[in-house]
Amino acid sequence: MPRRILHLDLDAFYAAVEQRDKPSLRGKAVVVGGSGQRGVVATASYEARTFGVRSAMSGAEARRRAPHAAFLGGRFPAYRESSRIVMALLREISPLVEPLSLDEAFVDLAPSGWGDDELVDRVAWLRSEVTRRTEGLTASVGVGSAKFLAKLASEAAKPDGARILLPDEELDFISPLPVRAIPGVGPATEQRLMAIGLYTVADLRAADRAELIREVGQAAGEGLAALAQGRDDREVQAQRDPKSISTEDTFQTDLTDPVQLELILRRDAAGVAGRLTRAGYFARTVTLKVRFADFTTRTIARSLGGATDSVDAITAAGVSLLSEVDVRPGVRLLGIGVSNFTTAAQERLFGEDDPPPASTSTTTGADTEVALSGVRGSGYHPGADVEHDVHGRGWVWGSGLGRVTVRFETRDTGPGPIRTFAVDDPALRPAGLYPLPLAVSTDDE
Ligand code: TTP
Ligand code: MG
Repeated sequence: MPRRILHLDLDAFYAAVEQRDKPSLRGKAVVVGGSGQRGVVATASYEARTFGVRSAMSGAEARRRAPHAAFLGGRFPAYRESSRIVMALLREISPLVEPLSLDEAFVDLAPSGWGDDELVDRVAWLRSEVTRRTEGLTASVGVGSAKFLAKLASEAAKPDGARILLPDEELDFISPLPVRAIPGVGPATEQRLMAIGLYTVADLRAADRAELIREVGQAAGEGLAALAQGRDDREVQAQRDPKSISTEDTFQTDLTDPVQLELILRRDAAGVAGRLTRAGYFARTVTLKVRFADFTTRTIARSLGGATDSVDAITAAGVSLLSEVDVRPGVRLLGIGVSNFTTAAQERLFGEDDPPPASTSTTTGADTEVALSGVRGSGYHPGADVEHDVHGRGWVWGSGLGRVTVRFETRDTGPGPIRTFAVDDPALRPAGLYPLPLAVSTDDE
């Protein structure tokens, strides 16, 4: 049985997020990045690409080609939020998900249960679900029997399309492609291959093996020949699972009150259990960590008598462990963790009929993200989210000479009005992320 590998890549990712959140920019040329003396373009909307704007082009060149485009700084928290939603969706399909970047991932469909005859419908559902959960982003999807075939298929489907390669059409699909479509063929190898008259994958497949090896070496030559036959055994490398989830508090003054310590422990246990649930794991072990005033540390563990993500079970085990500890010498650090995981997905592999529940949940963690990597510089760079006491939420359209011009709109409004303020207007301030209802929080922050 040939493998079924899916490759998904969001279309014009950063620019699409900006168009989603800024209704007046939908259908318009949008360039993200490229500001400043030496800035380069991160990406451009497909409308801007018709003017020749491309990723990694200098901002100055992009402005020459598309002077009327909206040039925006990035809003990384918004991109990450949508990325998480998409990756969580893919993990509902199969636990074997290998993210390549924020907007791109391979999925091994073996655990998905998707039959070959229903692939077209399932992929159509996946793409519409991406759009629904992200409130407007589109994805292109390719499916093939190897990673590089799936990736080439999704590239061929761009934008907003799907290409499912049947095993017997894969060779025909790759034959006309240039040799640089083969993974590992960079500019240098491409030059060498062209020097011996090999321009397309079909040329490469028909090439004399000895001549190929003479030109690029034994290992590379064998590898290229296999790839040109559509053979690529590289596996989807699912992200390594976390081994534990924990949290700990260090106190300003050493605590000796068992009631106070238990309250802190209960709060932390609830946080750990929530992260466990959102990550889709069940834990078998709870660990309590106590560091005393003299810096000695005690770590004690208890089995939960089965895998669970229940707040009550985890809290009860933690509280029981704490009751075994003499806290009178003074506690300077208290921590609780869970480990020894099983995943919902693994249980599903072992015969559960129903797919695991959607690992989506609303989150209130958006504000902390913004503090890390959100609005940079002045806080009023073009595209940045702002909020005004009277006019509500909007984004920075432009700023300079002590003024800032704002367009008041969100993804839930129509195109909105523009108004200009003094930079130090007390009614105007930078705003945090405007979260998506289906935002997913994970334990990597
Ligand atoms: P890509 O998937 O390469 O590009 P894209 O999603 O913008 O457009 P498409 O896939 O439809 O061709 O990259 C994903 C995001 O990564 C992109 O939106 C911005 C960022 N990026 C950069 O910051 N610099 C770069 O040079 C590239 C290629 C991407
Ligand atoms: Mg993309």
